[in-house]
Amino acid sequence: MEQNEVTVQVPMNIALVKYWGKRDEQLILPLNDSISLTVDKLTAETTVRMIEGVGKNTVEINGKNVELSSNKRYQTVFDEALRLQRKRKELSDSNGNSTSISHYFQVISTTNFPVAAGLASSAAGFAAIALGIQRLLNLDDSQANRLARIGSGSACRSMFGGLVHWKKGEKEDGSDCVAVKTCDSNWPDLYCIILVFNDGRKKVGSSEGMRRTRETSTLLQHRIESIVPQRIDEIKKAYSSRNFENLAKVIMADSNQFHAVCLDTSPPIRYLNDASWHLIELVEKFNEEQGIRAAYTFDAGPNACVIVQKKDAKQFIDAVLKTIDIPEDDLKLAGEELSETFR
Ligand code: 2P0
Repeated sequence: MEQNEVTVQVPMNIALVKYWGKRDEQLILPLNDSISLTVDKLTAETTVRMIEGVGKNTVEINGKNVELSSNKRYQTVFDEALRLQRKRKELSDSNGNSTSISHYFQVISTTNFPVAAGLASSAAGFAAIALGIQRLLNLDDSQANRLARIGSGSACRSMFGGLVHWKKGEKEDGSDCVAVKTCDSNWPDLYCIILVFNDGRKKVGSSEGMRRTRETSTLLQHRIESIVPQRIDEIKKAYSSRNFENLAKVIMADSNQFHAVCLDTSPPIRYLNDASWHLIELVEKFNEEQGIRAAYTFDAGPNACVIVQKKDAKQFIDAVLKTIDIPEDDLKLAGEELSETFR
């Protein structure tokens, strides 16, 4: 009898070199490689049940039912899981006969950070579903990676700790499009400070934004061909040699270029707000004083993720509280005060 329920806890990740644009929308194959840091304190705790019989798939996130008819990705993931299960059953059935039994899924997920506010919540959510299904069906890592990816591209980067490189691959079937952990030893002193300026839903969803950029931006191709490959190498080098200054420079440059590409889209997409810009200016000023000790990065929303080394974290938070015109209570520092990178 197969185990039919599993609970997993999966962290979110923050891209240091951003993924933006797909070469295949169905399989979610990206136009460029990306690289991310896994943030272990921001998690989606998820229970996945696979139930025998005929029934309706359900997904509940933070106590609310997700309308699956308008969120087709869940159905895609469940269909793919059942296809993999059938394949496995056929292989293990020596007669080659497979009796087809219906199944459906129930998913209950709780995140400890805002959903869809540009904080890669879908990454942790779909990675958790993929990991849960992997455990239930004994899938191999590449199957689980693909399941996560077809749920949400960036989710395949949340299946590992530390620094993770998602390779775009070349093949049409996506078989060489995988995320891999890229540095053996992690950098435990790297901290990620999350500043939530707005936890509402983003105005232009990532999928729509990427499509629009791919169709209209003239900068995107230049970024993909001439900028990203070099930046991926620079991040790996800086991370493995613990060179914070070089790491920070690339992180900030890539965040800025990602938002520049969004502005180079028609109609233009603006994810940053005034608070985001205040934070950018604050980090620049902080870095002018004693060398580069903080790096900001923003995803598809106004909330900031600032990467610092542990030794500088307190001073940076003090600088934020002194300078930014928001009450301390509104500045929600995720997890405990700080969020340590994963493993
Ligand atoms: C990233 N983002 O690399 C980039 C940076 C947002 C900005 O991946 O359509 O939710 O599900 O593949 O993964 C957000 O996009 O998009 C994202 P889909 P996803 O983290």
